Amino acid sequence: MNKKCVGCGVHLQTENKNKKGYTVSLDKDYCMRCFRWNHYKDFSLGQECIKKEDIISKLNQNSGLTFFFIDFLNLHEEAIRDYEKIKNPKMLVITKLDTIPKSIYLEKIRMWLKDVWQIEKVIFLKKNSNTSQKKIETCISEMRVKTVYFAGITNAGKSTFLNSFFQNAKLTVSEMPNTTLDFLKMKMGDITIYDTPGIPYSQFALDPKFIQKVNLEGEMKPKNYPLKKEASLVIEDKIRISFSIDNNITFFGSNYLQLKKIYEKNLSLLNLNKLELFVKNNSNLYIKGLGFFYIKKASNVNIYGVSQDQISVVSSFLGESEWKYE
Ligand SMILES: Nc1nc2c(ncn2[C@@H]2O[C@H](COP(=O)(O)OP(=O)(O)OP(=O)(O)O)[C@@H](O)[C@H]2O)c(=O)[nH]1
Ligand SMILES: [Mg+2]
Repeated sequence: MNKKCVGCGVHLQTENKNKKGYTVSLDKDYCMRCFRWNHYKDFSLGQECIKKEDIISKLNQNSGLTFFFIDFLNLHEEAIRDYEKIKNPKMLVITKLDTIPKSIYLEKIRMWLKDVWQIEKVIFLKKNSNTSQKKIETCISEMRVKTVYFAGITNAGKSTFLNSFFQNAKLTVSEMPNTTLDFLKMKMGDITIYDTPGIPYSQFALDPKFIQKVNLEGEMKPKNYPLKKEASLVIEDKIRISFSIDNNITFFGSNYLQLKKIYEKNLSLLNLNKLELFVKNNSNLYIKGLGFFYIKKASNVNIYGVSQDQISVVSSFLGESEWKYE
């Protein structure tokens, strides 16, 4: 029997408890992992690692329209480069609109995407919103396509959106990466719609408790710090960051994260992995999966506690954009 879990798309099996898709009986609709994630938020079972190349190549093997989801806090270069790899007609969807501070004009983000990345087709969405659903419906009917993929980076809200789009959908959603494990087919009249596994990226932390803390609910409140060159900022006793000149920086991320200023004499976290980098005027320094710093003045930066692949620096949509990408 070739039955799929209605939550994550994996093939159900009853033979091996330790392999994905396990269920006690094939009469069940969900695999054990989805059952435990949904009912108990028990993430100990089966955090799977999905290869981004496999997802992208599967998306490119088939034709159709791809909605590529990236959540507002992850508009970093790695995510945008993955969007660029999609060869079919595509639309960039920036999600978690409810979390974007009201002080940010969406038009600025649109202009930045157009000027810096040459991306013109963009939709902003938030969960449980009729307006958001209408935007997607309009786009599908205007493009006159018969196959539609909801793809994009992991945790951007693809399955959450589809659960409200299809009232009978029972997709598993969670704040953990790679909740959806395989392509899941749904029908809207004669149009076929797929939920797809999220594209993983080099996320800062994978510990479930920390991820739940980082997960955003409601509008985020940017935290502004005038920072003397002798001072450092510490996030959650995990990351330490300092600048070579007096600078003005703003952190965008979960309101629940603790940030504190410390001074030179405080030696905490200096034993962790150190990265030294240079950032230009008006840059966003992303700590992927956590948030980003808006940095006003060009400066050397020392950052402890992260690895190179977990950070990304791009020109910011908040200031005047000064750089271009090829
Ligand atoms: N604040 C906010 N949170 C959202 C929104 N959409 C989704 N989320 C949350 O984001 C997390 C991830 O949602 P999912 O729907 O599982 O994301 P996904 O893109 O399907 O993730 P993968 O299956 O791992 O690729 C969950 O905690 C959701 O509650 C939104 O519009 N606003
Ligand atoms: Mg999903």
